[in-house]
Amino acid sequence: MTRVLAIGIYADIDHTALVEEEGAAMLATLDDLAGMPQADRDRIEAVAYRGHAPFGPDQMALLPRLRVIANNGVGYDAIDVAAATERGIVVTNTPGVLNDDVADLAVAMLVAQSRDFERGMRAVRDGSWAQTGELPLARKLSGRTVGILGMGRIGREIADRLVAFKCRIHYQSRTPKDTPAGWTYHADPVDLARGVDDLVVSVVGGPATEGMVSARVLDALGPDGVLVNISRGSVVDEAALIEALEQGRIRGAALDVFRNEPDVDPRLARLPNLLPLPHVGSATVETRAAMGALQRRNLRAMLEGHAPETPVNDPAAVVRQAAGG
Ligand code: 8YV
Repeated sequence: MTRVLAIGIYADIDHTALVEEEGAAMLATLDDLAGMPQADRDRIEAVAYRGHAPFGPDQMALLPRLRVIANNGVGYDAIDVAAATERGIVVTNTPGVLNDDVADLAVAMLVAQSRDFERGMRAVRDGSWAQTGELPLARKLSGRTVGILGMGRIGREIADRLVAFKCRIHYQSRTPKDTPAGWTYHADPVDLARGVDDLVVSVVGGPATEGMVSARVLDALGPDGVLVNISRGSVVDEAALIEALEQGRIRGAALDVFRNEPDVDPRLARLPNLLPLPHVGSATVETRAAMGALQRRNLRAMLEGHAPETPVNDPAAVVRQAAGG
């Protein structure tokens, strides 16, 4: 039995590489872990993880020799990093390689929602254009003031793209960032929403940002505003968003992420002023190949006793923790 376990559903290119290059055993879901023979689980030192099911102390306890969880994705909110650190387990993720894809999608969703692509596509496809004639006018995006909630690597790529659309940039983050002259910083999400026309959510998912886009943020954005979310469904108070969309308290939303994916709340999914996508932010051949390669490099580095490229927790501190330091 191998010392590498890959958990999750992988594209063929990654599945093949994990099995043939890393010698990994494959497990479809984290739930299947308990069903593995204990002798096999006792040999696992490295997990290549792809998924959003919680990877916490109970799962880690099933793998007593685990030293690294190499996540396939930049978002690691499914992994209890504190618990991993406590157990001497290094966690890695795949930042950077997906910035362009996710930023491209965020801007594309804002354009598509602002210009009502879905209504136009439906009118051509169902033939109603011939009957109804010209569609209702949509709204211009260029020149609007757009707020970026979370000015990390992806948020910065989104903002840089929107500058090319002649948009004025406002942003919120825990502290001001080194940004071009003229970008406006807000410490508070409500203050940001109040100061912009449209709002793009690009904060990291997890307990610290749970429900950050609240009813107050939505009301501050207002009836002419569009909300875009490409981060995590947990960041948005989804019940408040449904109500705001139903009552027209915001103009529309474009979501690539949802609570309880892939089972989207039907009240939300059917709203005419929602543009929904099925968590495809990084879903291109090029980017998923780059994510998988980075995940495997991180995993291999740890197994060979080297520092991983993109650790989430500090490997040196984790090793000291493991040594009882
Ligand atoms: C992936 C993502 O869909 O990177 C992330 O955090 O959410 C997406 O890129 C997911 O991680 C599975 O690879």
